[in-house]
Amino acid sequence: MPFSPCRRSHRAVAAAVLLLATALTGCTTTGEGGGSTATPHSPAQSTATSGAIRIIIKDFTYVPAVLTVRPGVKITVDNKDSAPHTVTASGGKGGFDTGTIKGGATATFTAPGKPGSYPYFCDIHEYMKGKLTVRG
Ligand SMILES: [Cu+2]
Repeated sequence: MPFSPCRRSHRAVAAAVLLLATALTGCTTTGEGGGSTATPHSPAQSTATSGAIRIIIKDFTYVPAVLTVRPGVKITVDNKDSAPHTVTASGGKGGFDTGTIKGGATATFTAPGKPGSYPYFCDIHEYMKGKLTVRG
């Protein structure tokens, strides 16, 4: 029976009409909805201001020369010189050592966990000296 070819063409037409219809209506229903998805620009919070502990090295000097901190805190060392420096615990007491901090670079180290007085120096320029006081 010649049924199927007939059906097929019907279907094809139907499909074509459907396509056309969606194409036509598609024009009017596109867009919109994109507007509010943009990420809100929250003001940059500088958490750093709330207690960033920092030693600055400038002109071959540690600033501050004596820094008092709590046990085990993270300390950032900011080398403002063009020469490399280190923050190295004297005599291994305290066990901290930043290693070489290149000029303009920063490094971090962890303060000793035990309260006490920890002198440190620069491994490259041994006359550079500072002190870390850990207070529990
Ligand atoms: Cu140095």
